[in-house]
Amino acid sequence: MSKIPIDVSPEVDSALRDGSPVVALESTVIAHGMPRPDNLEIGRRLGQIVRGHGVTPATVAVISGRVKVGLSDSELERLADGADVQKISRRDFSTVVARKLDGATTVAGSMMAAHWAGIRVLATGGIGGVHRGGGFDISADLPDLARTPVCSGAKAIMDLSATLEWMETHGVPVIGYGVNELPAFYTRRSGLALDLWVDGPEQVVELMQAQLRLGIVGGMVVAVPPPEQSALLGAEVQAAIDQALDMAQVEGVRGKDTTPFLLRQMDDLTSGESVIVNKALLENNAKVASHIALALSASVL
Ligand code: PSU
Ligand code: MN
Repeated sequence: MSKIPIDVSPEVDSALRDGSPVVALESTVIAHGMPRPDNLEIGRRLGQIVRGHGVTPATVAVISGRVKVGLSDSELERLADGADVQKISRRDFSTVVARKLDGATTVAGSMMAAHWAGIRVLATGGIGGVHRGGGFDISADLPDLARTPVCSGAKAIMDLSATLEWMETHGVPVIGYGVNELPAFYTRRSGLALDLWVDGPEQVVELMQAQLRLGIVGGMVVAVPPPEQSALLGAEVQAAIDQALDMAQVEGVRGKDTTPFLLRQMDDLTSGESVIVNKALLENNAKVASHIALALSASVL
């Protein structure tokens, strides 16, 4: 890893050396996915939740062109406040590093850096997917899940059926966590049955270890439903998503702006309800990811 311009924080570095559990956290959700000031608050809280489990949090970002794994509070603030924070997926990494910019990493970007650092579990609110409408907007999260050996505690929005098909084609196992149906981000149910589900973290670790023993290079998605009490009603959400998509089309939003735009519209259209669910599921995913990281560190000799 010597040539990679990466700074693993001393705390994360020492946890990794000891074989102690570590959970990587993405940062696009902080910089681009959440309104201020909730974004900074949730960024801090995710770290606290992970820590509360005796696990070391490692938030991933790029600061002045250096890849950071494990952020200080002032770096987190810089990302949450910054107007000039890039959104980094695989293709953006080289630009942001070459130009010494600041950037927040998506699931794809965060998985890459987690892998460079040797971290195997990443938590997020929602992975990207195949956007609706039959176009060509497919999140860079998907190909990275297919090639980066990181396990993501996550959930998808968008065209969920197409997203599942994409992951099947490219060999990404999708594991229902206590559910046998793919959760639909804001709601617990999508109607899309999964082939694989587990009841707890040890079973996730068994699957990760088998994938590793087989020499299969790639990640897996652990799909966690939002907590019961915070899930939004399906029909209500569906109407808001349709409206948000229409607005994106009318305004000609495209490329990497699409997901942040849709999330902002959802916030408006649901009078902030979507942000409340988003926070609840982020917190819950941080908890599940911590459980997985704990089980993983207990299993590795
Ligand atoms: N879903 C959310 N909130 C988010 C994201 C997804 O509910 O903030 C972010 C994640 O960082 C994810 C990224 O990796 O959006 C995907 O963006 P795109 O669709 O442009 O690949
Ligand atoms: Mn996209």
